Amino acid sequence: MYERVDIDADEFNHPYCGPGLADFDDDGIVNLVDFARLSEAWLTDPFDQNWDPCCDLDYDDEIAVGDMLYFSEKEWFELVDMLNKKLDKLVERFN
Ligand SMILES: [Ca+2]
Ligand SMILES: [Ca+2]
Repeated sequence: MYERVDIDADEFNHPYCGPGLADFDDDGIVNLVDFARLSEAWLTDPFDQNWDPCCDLDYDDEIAVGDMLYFSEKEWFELVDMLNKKLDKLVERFN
């Protein structure tokens, strides 16, 4: 009876937010500034005033635990791991 039509609504809810996913301010690092932005949008959905589609890292139309897990596991710890490796190289250089 009714035909399903793609009106690109998903693209509207999830606009391009930068190359670094959790690097919300696109400064090249994931840090507390990005975490603060996620916190501002915490427990919102597209109908809330503080909704921030860039923070919806698991694309489920809410800012919740899934986004926090993605932020901490995929982005934050990769950053910490990268910094630790660079620090190890610096320590090796001076030993
Ligand atoms: Ca950042
Ligand atoms: Ca989400």
